[in-house]
Amino acid sequence: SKLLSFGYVEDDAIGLSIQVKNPYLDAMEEDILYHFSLGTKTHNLPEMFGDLKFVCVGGSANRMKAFAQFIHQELELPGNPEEVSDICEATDRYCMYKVGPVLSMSHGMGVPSISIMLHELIKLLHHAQCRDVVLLRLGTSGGVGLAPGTVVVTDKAVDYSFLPQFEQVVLGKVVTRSTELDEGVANELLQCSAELQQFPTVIGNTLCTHDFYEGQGRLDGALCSFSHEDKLEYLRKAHAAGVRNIEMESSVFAAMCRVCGLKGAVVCVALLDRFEGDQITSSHDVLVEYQQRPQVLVSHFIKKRLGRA
Ligand code: R2B
Ligand code: URA
Repeated sequence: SKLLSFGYVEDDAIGLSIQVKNPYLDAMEEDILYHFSLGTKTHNLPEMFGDLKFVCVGGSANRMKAFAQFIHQELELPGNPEEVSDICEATDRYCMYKVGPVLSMSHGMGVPSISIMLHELIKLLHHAQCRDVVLLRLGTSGGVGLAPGTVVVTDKAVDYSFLPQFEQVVLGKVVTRSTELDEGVANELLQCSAELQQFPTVIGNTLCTHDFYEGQGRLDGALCSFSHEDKLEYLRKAHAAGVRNIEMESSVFAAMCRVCGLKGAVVCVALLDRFEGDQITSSHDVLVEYQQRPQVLVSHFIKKRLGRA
């Protein structure tokens, strides 16, 4: 096998494998994936998950169930799409559906929630000996200078100072990891959007924050310690640094994908333009249709890769 770039190890015969970066893991007699209610002794993970090629994650449990049903229809798989069952039903932390080579899973809101989920998900893919897996986050976001409904495919996830890095505190020290995503997959997704011609899609940087209100420069939280002009100035700086949307999970998602040799992509619809306001005022039906856009795009991507579109 050869080292391609940091974290990516390719074995010519068998493709990209998942690189857990923990020397203790393989010495463990049993690994309990506590938040999934799965384990290496209680479940045959290679049999359950070994054929996975696309892992799609998103914040909301209902939306990821809907995506599982949608991709079931799109791939024309046998059986009733309505009857997909939650593999993690023994826990209410996350939901998980498997539809052929596609896993659809929820991660909750914010970096700590998705970070826990990604540790267990990446170990699951490792224990199941999955290869050539693409990990996609399908989400919502606030647009920065974009029409509502525009889909943003993330180039780099950036932090509050617009740097492509994620800081994690480990044993009281800050560990900094790169948040660059896979360029090839991002371009493929952009191409898919051009083929679909159903909604505008752009590639841009995504600002990842630890809060929805003050942390995203909103004037409508329970606290607000800055002026309207301060907010606009920060958004203008963000835009000048290539930021096109703001959400709450992309940085740790990008960092963990990169370190573990997983090709990752972040596809989020912008629900509003943050230069225009802070409150999400669109009707329920409009918001539902916006949230289907990343699903339609990723479904086209999956079907193309499987030679079905
Ligand atoms: C986007 O939407 C959620 C906040 O409303 C959060 O999970 C995110 O990243
Ligand atoms: N999700 C976010 O994190 N921010 C928004 O403005 C909208 C959705």
